[in-house]
Amino acid sequence: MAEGIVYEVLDGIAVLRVDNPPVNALSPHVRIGLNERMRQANEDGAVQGVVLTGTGKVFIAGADIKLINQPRTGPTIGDLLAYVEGMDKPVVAAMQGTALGGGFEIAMGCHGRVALAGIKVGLPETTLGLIPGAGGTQRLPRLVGAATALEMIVTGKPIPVEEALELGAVDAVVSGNLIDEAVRLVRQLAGQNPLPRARDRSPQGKAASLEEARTAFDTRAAELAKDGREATRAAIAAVADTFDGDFDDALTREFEAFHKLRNGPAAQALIHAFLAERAANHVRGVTRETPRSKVEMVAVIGAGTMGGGIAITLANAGYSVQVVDASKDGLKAAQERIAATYEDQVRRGRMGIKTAEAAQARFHWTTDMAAGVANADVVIEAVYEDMGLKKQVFAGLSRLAPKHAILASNTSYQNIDELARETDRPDKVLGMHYFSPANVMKLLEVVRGEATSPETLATVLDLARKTGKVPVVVGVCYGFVGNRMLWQRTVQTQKLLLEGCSPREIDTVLTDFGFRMGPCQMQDLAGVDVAWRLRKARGERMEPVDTIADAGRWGQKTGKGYYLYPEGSRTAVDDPEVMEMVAGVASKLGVTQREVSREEIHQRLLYPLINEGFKILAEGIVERPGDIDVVYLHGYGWPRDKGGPMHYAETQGLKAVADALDALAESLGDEDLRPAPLLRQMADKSQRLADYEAGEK
Ligand code: 3H9
Repeated sequence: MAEGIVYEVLDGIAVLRVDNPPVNALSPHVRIGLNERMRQANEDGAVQGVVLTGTGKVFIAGADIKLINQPRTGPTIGDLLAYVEGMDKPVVAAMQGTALGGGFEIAMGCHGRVALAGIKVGLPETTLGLIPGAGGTQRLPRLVGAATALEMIVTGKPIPVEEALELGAVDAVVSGNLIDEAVRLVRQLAGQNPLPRARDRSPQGKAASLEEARTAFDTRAAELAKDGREATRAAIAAVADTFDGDFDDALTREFEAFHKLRNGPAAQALIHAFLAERAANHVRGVTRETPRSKVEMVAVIGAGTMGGGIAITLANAGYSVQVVDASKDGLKAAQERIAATYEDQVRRGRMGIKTAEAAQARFHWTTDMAAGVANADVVIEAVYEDMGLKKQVFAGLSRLAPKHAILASNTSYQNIDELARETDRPDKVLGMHYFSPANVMKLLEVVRGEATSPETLATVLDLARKTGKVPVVVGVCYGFVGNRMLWQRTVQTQKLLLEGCSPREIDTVLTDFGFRMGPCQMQDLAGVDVAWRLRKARGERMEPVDTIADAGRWGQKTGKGYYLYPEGSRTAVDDPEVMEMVAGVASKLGVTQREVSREEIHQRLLYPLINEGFKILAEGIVERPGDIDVVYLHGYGWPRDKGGPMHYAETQGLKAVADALDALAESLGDEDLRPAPLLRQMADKSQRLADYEAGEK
């Protein structure tokens, strides 16, 4: 038996079942098996037709993404589909689960398609910076019309199969026995000559004429092209081929375009991001078998902006939420803020009114900590960032919360182990570091303390996923992963300003790179005064930002910060006054202002941050480099098509990054900029991050 395919003949019908856990990806042995078994069925005189199906919850998830960079071996899906289209015996795809990418392409190359109700189908290749490479750009337009197909390919969003049925991409959706339905269709088609093939149809879809379909396609293409992605351009060109190109030539062009994209930087970064996100789900010591404790009620301590945002994500996911705040006024303000957030969601059409009401009904409010945590399964502390206060709260929770309750801190910086030591249950203590606004941002740094148990981690990871977060497990260190690395960028931003760069010059380097905002715009949005207040309380100062804050320039909320925001607008306007103010500080501090090249700005904003990532990796704060990338992709707006800071370092060459850091350390006389030992060592040995897995701490 060819590996990866289960083959049996039932009453004259060959059933080919793809069996390649976990998602039936089209690994080489599966492609070989499919090609061989299809020929076997075709050549067997006792077989009248073929049903092609899968095992488990996924029909076929497409190309094997883990092997996508390896040189191709074995026959292609194109070879398989060319063979199927040449057969006289009908082949029907029976999609028992999600059919994506190459999987859906196989289904479209069959003579008929039936699917189990509730599954999804789609071509998500562009989300990986690719286009479908096994005929998807040619067959989907011929089934659903060119404009609709282009939309599906460019968004990459899978659609419910019921919608696919309406569009004409599948022939039947069944809730009963799928294989029986597929066999029925095979028998029905068996007498037909010619057999139905997508390739024989036109991309007209539901349009009145081919010309009308072309116009609709051109209009949609012009709109979609605005996203500027290379994959979108390639998808438009490929689908346009359905109007004028020869089918087989178009398939060749599609395959070439697929490979060209695959070798490009955007696809490499997007594929890395996909795999890094999956890898981050694997946490040392936690398995599927690790016991989880039941979570129904979560208490959030502290009704500030963070606490409120956290409470919203929990209530939206169906948890009962008890909000606790020492101050009645604080609680009232949070109630109003949260009600306004739901109203806004409903007004914008992002949430149905019934859903919003149901979520709001899950909130409970109290100023009485004992009552608030009495029934909690998890408590999330989100009080002011002050270790003394947090320790007090944890000592209190230790006495008041039920013995089984997990105690989490939303601290951005503090030591989780110290907090754990205030309690009677260090194994049930960990960090849940949300990002602001907590009801929007996907990232959750889950901080594992020295005593945190696998059960605690597993329970919180499940909770995080249920609330739609992307959890990344990190170890204890000041600022954890994201903020610890970002600090390096903050330091360089301040130095660059003193050396004479304008906020605009600094921000533009990062927005050109793909960030939505640069560091100055970001601080203006978040409030320049936030860190200034913290520093003041500690008797510290940072220049030039504190001089800017001293002048009441606190960002958008005061109409001016690093930039001007005339009449409450959110558009940043350059302000020469800031430059003068900064020049004054520079002169006081004896910093000589000069022209700084874009390249230097780029390197100073990104390389020290990356360098910190290598230190974090060496200390075992993360399990693998990709975890750092996931933190940056979901918490710090790192452009996905640049893969994350560690992936970006790899694309630049670790040696180039290490050498640039050495050069900066020399020219700026700043030893802090020297490459981390791990970075220098990997650079010198020409090692690749892709091969690096951190050892046990
Ligand atoms: C393509 O098809 C190109 C073609 O046009 C033409 C070629 C010529 N390959 O996501 P999960 C692994 S491009 C290999 O947590 P879920 C994943 O890494 C492809 N592995 O599960 C993880 O591994 P591990 C177009 C894959 O239930 C495990 O499966 N297709 C693949 O939440 C579980 O993954 C896509 O873009 C793969 N294709 O969701 C579909 N997919 O256990 C990508 C997953 O080691 N896949 N893995 O951590 C998905 O969207 C989701 O995985 C899916 C299941 C919805 C299928």
